[in-house]
Amino acid sequence: MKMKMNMHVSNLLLCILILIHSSLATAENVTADELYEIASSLKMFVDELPKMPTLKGYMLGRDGDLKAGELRIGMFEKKWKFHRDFPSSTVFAYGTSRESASVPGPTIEAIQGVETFVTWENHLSSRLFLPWDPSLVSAKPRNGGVPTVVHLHGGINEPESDGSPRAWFTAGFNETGPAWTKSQYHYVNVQHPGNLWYHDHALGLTRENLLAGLVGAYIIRNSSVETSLKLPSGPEFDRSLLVFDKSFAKDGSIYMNATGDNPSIHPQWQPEYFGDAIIVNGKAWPYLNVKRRKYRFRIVNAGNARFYRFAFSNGLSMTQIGSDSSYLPTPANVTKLLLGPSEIADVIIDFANSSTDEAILTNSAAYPFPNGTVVDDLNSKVMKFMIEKTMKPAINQPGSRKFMKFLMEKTKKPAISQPDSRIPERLVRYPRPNKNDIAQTRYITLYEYDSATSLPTHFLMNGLMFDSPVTETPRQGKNELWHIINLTQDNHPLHIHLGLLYALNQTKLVNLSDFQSCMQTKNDAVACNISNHAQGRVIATPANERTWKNVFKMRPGYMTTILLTFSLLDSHQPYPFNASAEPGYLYHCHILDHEDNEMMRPLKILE
Ligand SMILES: [Cu+2]
Repeated sequence: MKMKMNMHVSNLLLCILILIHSSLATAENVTADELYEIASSLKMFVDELPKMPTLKGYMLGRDGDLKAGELRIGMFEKKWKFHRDFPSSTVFAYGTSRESASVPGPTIEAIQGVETFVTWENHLSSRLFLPWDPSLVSAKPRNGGVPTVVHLHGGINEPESDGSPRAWFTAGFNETGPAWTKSQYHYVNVQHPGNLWYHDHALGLTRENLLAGLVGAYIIRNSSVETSLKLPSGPEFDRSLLVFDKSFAKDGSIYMNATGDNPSIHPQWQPEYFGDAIIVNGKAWPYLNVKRRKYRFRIVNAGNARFYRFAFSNGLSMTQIGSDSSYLPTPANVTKLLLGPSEIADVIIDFANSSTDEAILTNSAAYPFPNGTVVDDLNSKVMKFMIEKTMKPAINQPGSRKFMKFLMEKTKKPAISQPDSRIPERLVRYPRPNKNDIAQTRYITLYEYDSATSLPTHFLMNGLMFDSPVTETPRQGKNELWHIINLTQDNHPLHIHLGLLYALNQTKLVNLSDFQSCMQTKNDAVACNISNHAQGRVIATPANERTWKNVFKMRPGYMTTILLTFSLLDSHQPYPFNASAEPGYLYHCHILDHEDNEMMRPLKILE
């Protein structure tokens, strides 16, 4: 009996060892070339763009009035098919059940002024299936499981419902992080209508949990503001596009590196994750059949580190109407649309203007942005639009007069079903940034630290770790002016929780190396005479980003000046919650590999 048990145990151990070895072998032995080859084996534009399920964040009362909604949304481990011809992948998916859970998760539809309560449930009983890095400050449950916590990106909500990285929880709330207070989140939806998205924010594991699939869209609507705009509407003509990139192993599993660039410091962490396959709404390089008319696309960059510079292969232009969670005051026409990680662009595309029957949405953003590798055959393409064919009059055909009339009428038809023939010249106007009403001015410097091999080890803001005592303490209802000085080589999309930012301009730093060496010893922009260095070319905020945003792209070698407001845009009411409560808020770089490695700081609101 004893021997048998021992044999049993040793067999089990052997199995475990083989399993560990094989999983490491898969992750370790794949080369970048092989990953590229696997992704390039996926035929492009064969999967139709999925429509994500929708959940209403409100309820209809008996008398027809709107009442608060209550949702239960779980996180499930399941299999997901990212491509028709490819084995399914293990993912983490949000949904109301394991069966309906999807990547991205369901789109939550909320209404301004109507609260939504969400109980986020972790059903991830097993371990995280992607490699992670124990050397980073991260959520480490003692009893195993996958730590998760949900942040509603762009949401103006109480700190207890903001998804603090330390408010993580494992399956069944068995174990919770030090900042965890409650299981049901309260989204007040008092903010102006616009686009938000929800995603995981667990401490030190955000890059893994998002890569695993924990992302979804959240829309706040207000018909009294939006109906008169007569924008394309309804599930066919108003679509969310969540774009992210992933690499895959041959067996279909999502690939993440198992070894870091500086393995003696960080065994697994690398400064940016870039995948070879571009995924939109859960399918690699999908296609969408469209009519010759206007569509509204709410494009979310839900990837880890990749910037996109979108354009159409046939030169078709886009009309941007919103940026992040806000409308623009007037539409902005763009042929190229740059979107950093976590940014949202709300665009109208009029396929009636297309000169061709097909248009590929392309990407030209180098990675890391802006000075990294140029795009290749795979990551330069995003998805394809198959446009309803134009009927060409059959001029030379005998007896064609009648046929031509028929054709003309047929061609006209889409125009008749097009109530949205004009985009309004004015969209939504919010208060302009008032530079004369500044309660506090701050300087935030972005630093990269490299190892002896010149590879990044970590990133800091003002030289401070996430754990260091809070230094940014804005007052509720006040404005602040922040000068963000980027001393790294790369662009960092800086995201702020709760507050809204209006980017004023970006000023190139002159005599940069002098400033850098001063900052290396003093770490104080004023003491290092920033005003003498912020003397270069001034770049105005592009027209398609001139509104109140929650993330802005920080150019390397520039000082970016933003005006922050800690109040509601469209009313003069104070926040309907205690914004100064624990665990407070955050601001951080939204390159997930950076925020997981210290490019994140607490933000404490004072009353
Ligand atoms: Cu960054």
